[in-house]
Amino acid sequence: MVVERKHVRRGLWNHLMRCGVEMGLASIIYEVGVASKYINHAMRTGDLGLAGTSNLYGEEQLALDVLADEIIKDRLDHTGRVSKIISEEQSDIIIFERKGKLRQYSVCYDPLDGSSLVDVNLAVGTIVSIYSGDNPLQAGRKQMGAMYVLYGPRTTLVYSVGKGVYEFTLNSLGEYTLTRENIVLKDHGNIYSPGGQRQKYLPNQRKFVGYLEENGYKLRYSGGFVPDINQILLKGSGIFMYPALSGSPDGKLRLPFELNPMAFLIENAGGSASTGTMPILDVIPEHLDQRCPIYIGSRQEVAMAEKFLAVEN
Ligand code: AFP
Repeated sequence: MVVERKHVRRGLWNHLMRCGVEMGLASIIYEVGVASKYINHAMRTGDLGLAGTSNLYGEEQLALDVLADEIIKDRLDHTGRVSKIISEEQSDIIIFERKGKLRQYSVCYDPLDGSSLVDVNLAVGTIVSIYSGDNPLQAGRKQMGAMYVLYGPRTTLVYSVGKGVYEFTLNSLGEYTLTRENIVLKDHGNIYSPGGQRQKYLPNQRKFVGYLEENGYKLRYSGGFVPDINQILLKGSGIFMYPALSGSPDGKLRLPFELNPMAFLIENAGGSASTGTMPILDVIPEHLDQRCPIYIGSRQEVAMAEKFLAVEN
């Protein structure tokens, strides 16, 4: 009997194959992992100059988010299994030439969410949403899989294809090894992550946050969607919100490459994700830059938010 060495058994590709993930879907998840290693390296070693400046060799300096977008785009094309992509860095849908009869997927991604936090050394992330076929603008409920990479003190990759939520950690050999499996959220928590400026909160939102504070919930907010969601997922409870604000009735966060992937992951971990009136995953996207308010995390806190928001003023 061949005994697999532990690190092999716990490696990302080996895990995806053992879980029976379809080869094309597995290769997309794996290649985003490969891309993240280059992004991770650039972030921790490169000159974080702004796009359009030149580095000391006179080469065109790519801002980290532009570089991250290029790297991910190339790796997704390399799979031969992606027909269309939507990127936070691109203004239009990008179409790859079809390669043979292999099953195709469409991918929406934010290559470096929170990029304004990089130069103050706060954690940022890559967020990815995967659909079957050649339409990247589908309701989130149709996702085949979703994942994020968190570039923090450790670099971690979290994914789900609807059969549990798994975390992998990048080790010193450059391998992603399984560090948490079947991650689940408790129905009730004690941390809240309130996005947006307080003075722009609408009355019911203000009342909801007041309720949380009066009931001892602890405020945890970094300004990075990925680390803030990751904290709730791995602490096992809590609620993140980016509400409708006066002047911004749809809040700030984008449906295709921020809200849908995180809602897919949190629902697969037993939590819920709402616009405040309906599940995020049931929103029918109409355009690339569509935004929604979001309340996401433990079921009880999300349901409580919906109750507060339903009160007639
Ligand atoms: P940047 O990508 O511009 O840094 O914005 C990050 C983000 O899209 C998301 O990661 C945060 O949850 C949210 O914005 C923070 O927004 P506020 O700065 O308005 O709280």
